Amino acid sequence: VFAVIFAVVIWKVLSNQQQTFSRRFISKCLEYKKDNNESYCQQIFHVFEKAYIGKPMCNVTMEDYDDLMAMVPFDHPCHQTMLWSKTNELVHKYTAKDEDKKDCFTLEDTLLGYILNDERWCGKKGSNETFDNGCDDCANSAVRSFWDSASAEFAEYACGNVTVMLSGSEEKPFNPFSTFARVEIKRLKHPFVKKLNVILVTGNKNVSNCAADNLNIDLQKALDSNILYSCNEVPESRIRECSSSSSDNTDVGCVA
Ligand code: N1C
Repeated sequence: VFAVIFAVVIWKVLSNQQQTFSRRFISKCLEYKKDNNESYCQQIFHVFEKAYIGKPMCNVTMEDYDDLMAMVPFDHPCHQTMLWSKTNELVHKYTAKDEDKKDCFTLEDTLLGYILNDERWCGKKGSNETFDNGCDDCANSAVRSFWDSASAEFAEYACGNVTVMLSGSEEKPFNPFSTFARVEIKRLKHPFVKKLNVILVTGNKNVSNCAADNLNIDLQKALDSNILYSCNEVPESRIRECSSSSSDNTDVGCVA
C-alpha cells in the first residue's frame, strides 16, 4: 500500500511540475502580446521542448535551439539594441518604459527572452518531461545553451549604433567569460553595426573607468575594427532617474 501511495505522490509531483513550467511558458507568451493566441504559444513550446527533451542534462547545444530561433524571429527596431553584462537589474529598470517611450530593447524585451527570463529548465535521458528543479548548471545545460543561442541571434540582428551597459564595480567590466564577450561582441558586424557605445555604470564602488585596459585593449581587440567605439561613465543614480516612466530623457539611451 505504501509503495502505491508513494508512486502516486511522485507521479502527481512530476506531472504537476511539468504543467507548471509549460503553463507558465504559455501564459507569459500570451501576456507578451495581445495577438499571440494559445495555439501559436503551444506551437512555440513544442519546438522549444524539442531542444532538450530526453537528452542528458549537460548535453544540449546552441544548435539544438536553431528551429526555435527560426520560428520566432525578432521584430524590434534593430538600431535600438541594448546589450548588457553584470547590470541585469539596472538595465531592465531602464528599458522597462511604456511601449511608446521605449528607446531601446534588450533580449528580455523580445518574446523568448521575456518568457524565459529567470526560468530554469532541463530534460533527462529517457524521459519526455520538462523539469524545473534539480537541473545541473553545466556548460552545455539547456539554460546556458538557450541564452548563448538567443544572444547570438540577438547580436546578429543588431544594426546602427549599439549600446552595452557594463558595470564599473567590476575589475573587468568586459569579462572574457561573459555572454557579452564570448557570444555577442564578435557577432556585431560592420557595415550593419556602425558604432558600439559602452555605458559604464559608476556608483559607490568604482574599480574601473573608461580608461581601463580591459576596455581600451581587450574589448576593442574583440570588436570588428571597422566599428566605431565610445565609452561614457554614467552614475547609477542618473540611470535610475532616466528610468522613471514620467521621464522622457533619453541621453543614456540607445542613441547616445
Ligand atoms: O553573461 P552576460 O551577463 O554578459 O550576459 C548578458 C548578455 C546580454 O547582452 C543579453 O543580450 O547576454 C544576453 N543574456 C540575456 O539576455 C540573459 N537573460 C538572462 C545572457 N544571459 C541572460 N540571462 C541569465 O543571466 C543567464 O542565466 C546568464 O548565465 C546570466 C548572465 O548574466 P551576466 O553574467 O550578468
